[in-house]
Amino acid sequence: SLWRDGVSYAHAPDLTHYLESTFVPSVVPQPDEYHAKDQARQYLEKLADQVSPGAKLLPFGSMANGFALKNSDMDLCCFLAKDAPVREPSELVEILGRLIEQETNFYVKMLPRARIPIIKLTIPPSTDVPMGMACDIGFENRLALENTRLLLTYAMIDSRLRTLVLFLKVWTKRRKINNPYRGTLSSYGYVLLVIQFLAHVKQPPVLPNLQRLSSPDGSAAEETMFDGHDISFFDDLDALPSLFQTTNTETSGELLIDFFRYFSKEFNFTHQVVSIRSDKGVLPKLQKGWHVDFEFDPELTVRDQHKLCVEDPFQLDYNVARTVTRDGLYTIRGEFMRAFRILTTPTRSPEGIGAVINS
Ligand code: 3AT
Ligand code: MG
Repeated sequence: SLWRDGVSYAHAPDLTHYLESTFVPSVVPQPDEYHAKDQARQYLEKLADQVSPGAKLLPFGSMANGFALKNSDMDLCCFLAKDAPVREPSELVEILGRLIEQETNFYVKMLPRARIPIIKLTIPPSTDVPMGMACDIGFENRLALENTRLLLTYAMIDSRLRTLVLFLKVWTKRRKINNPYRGTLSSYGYVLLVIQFLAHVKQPPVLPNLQRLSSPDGSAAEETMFDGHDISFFDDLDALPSLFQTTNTETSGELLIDFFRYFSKEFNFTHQVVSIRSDKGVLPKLQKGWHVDFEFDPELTVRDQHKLCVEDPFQLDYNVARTVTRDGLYTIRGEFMRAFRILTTPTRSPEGIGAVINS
């Protein structure tokens, strides 16, 4: 029906059609882009191997989890061979960074002293690389690899997740609320919001909670702990149907409207934490000790820390949304409300719903 709980879903069919037949195909990278990026990765891996024999460069983030947009940057993580001499990431940033500077036409920026030391690479647009290329290289970040695999597994279970995530990525970039350096939320954070919505808020759920399903044969995963974090999750997609099959038949358009409804009207930003691994999808801030909003950092400036709370699925003491400031959250919530209003105004023409994405 077109109305549910006083909300008009009249635009849902047009929106679904637009998302699936026009929007998604136009924003995802083509095979040649994946190919060019993998070529670059292989070349950089050869250089890493010169620095430390046997080193591997593995992709993570959007190029590896199914949520990439055209020209999105490439996140790579360098793993040294098991028998290689141990070296600090900060040292590796400088050694590998200089070698890349000498051997390639990447513009290189080294951040050896960042919380997570990385090398930032960029190639400006040219005839060879028409859109340019940006790439970050980090070191030994096993958790990033595992959370990428978790997101990829969710993406493979139901295609509606990818549709919603791709829309939100384009929309949050256009609306300028996808910038952790400027007080808003990273793409990773938005993806966690969508998974929480589909696995916990929607009834019946569209997705299972992969961190709470266990194998039918009771077999334990070969490794479940890393660095004090439980990184196990159900990843046997062949065995999934016997444990979980969704009965939710809502279209991607309906789900998108309802996502905006939930985060404009229902989610309690003051007291709740978004937690995809939890039983209910939300936890009280109090339970995590995240009810105190600010923290004194070494520079003696007061920063917002727990305005918006999104628990990392593996690093449970880590608030993925800690970059979101008071102003940033105000802006994000305003944008959720604006999108909800536009998508649920029944008198608007079908073309008018495109206004949600334009500035
Ligand atoms: P873009 O296409 O680059 O916008 P993305 O999917 O690559 O989106 P991010 O750049 O936000 O997402 O993050 C890249 C990966 O880095 C995703 C995740 O594996 C890891 N990551 C990012 N932010 C965090 C975080 N706060 N905590 C843990 N891992 C993170
Ligand atoms: Mg990325």
